[in-house]
Amino acid sequence: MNVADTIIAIGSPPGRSQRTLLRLAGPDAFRVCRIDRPIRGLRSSTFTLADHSLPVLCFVAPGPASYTGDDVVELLVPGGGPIVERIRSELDDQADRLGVPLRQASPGEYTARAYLNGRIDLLQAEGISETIRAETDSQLRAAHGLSGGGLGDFAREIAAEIIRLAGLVEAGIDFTDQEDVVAIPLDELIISIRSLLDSLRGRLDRSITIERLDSVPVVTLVGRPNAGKSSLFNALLGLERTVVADVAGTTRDVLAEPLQIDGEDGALEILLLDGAGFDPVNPNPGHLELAMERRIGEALRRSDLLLRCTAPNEEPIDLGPFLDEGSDVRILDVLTKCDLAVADDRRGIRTSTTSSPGLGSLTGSIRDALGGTTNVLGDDRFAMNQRHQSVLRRCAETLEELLSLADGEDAPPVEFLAALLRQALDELGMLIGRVTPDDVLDQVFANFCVGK
Ligand SMILES: Nc1nc2c(ncn2[C@@H]2O[C@H](COP(=O)(O)OP(=O)(O)OP(=O)(O)O)[C@@H](O)[C@H]2O)c(=O)[nH]1
Ligand SMILES: [Mg+2]
Repeated sequence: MNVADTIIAIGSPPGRSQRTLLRLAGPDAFRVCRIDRPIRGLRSSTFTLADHSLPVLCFVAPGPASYTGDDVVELLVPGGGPIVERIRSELDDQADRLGVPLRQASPGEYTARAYLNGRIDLLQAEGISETIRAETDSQLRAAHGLSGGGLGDFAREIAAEIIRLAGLVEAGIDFTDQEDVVAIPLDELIISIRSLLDSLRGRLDRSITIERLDSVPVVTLVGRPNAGKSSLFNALLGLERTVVADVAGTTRDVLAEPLQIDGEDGALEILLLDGAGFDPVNPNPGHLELAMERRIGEALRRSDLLLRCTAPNEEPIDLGPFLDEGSDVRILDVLTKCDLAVADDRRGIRTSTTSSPGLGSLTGSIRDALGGTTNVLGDDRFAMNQRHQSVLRRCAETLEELLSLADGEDAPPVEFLAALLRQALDELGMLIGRVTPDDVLDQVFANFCVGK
């Protein structure tokens, strides 16, 4: 990626629209757009295309105080499709006439430039990409946690403390001949490292990966007609979402509703599906039955968990013929209408929608079967991606290694401790940018009047 180039790209989704955004960034952006007085702001102007004058809204942002850090022009032009293509080719021609290169921006290049030009850090760049991708409230809040600096601030605080400790430890190596430079006492270092580890572990324990927020498991109620699937569907949702009747074959289509199951470590959102019952004894399924079977079959194949509902005095349905070969879908056996079953020693989760035992153990079992973890960003949780998690984990492991060295029977060589602190800093550098040896040295000079 050459940051000295001027780049151009359409910033709106493809297709017909009333207006389209064209964005240019780089040293020749103003010349290509014929902007003589590049003063930051929005202005209306006209764009001449052959015999036509098109009204254009133009946002001018001279570098370095622009999104990318270099000169930026954003043109809001009328229409989409062919008109925009003609405006684009006119801008290409203008660049040719000036003899300056103007090339198509590659994906994410504006934000990459913002990062390379020091306008944003890596976490903010990731936050911007997550914001664009977000579809749910949890995902949007997670993205904000990255771009708004939540994780960055935390990592910088940890890094600042490690820099302080590294400064003190290295002072012990480099300046022990100086009267006023005292290496940090080992027990003080141990206390500080323990408190850093508590912060890191606490953050990791309360973290949820953005990848996890993306995945909403699909849970489907299956069983014979009249088994009580729709009654369970309604009861789990806490609303009369679908028709329930004592007529086999009441449900024909597949219904889907989101359901949140609360748990001690946060809520789990699932997509609950209810469909037609399977009737394995019907020897001549008609057109409608086959269509219903096809729909529920598709639902089964996209499910992560099946709730196999069996009414009293019935055998559990054999799901084998309806599943793909090698399918790893999990199956929970649910015994329905337990209020009607007098003596029932069958294995499964006992439920009733009309009386106890109720549904408490069913929701708990669904959660356990799906791994028991949350996929909803609660207020007490922090969102990060797997890369961020492994950076914080590696940093914590390095500090643990340091702690076991410092806490050991023999006094550890100070150089080892210093090296591990630097390693922990390097690891955090993967989140907040590199921490240079100068940062550590600055700390030494800030705390001690070395070289008085
Ligand atoms: N006593 C009792 N009756 C129930 C219970 N759950 C469902 N029923 C009754 O069983 C009948 C069938 O219930 P549905 O929920 O419609 O059954 P379904 O499995 O969805 O049936 P299809 O859509 O036809 O496949 C209805 O008359 C319900 O009132 C229960 O826990 N106890
Ligand atoms: Mg039903």
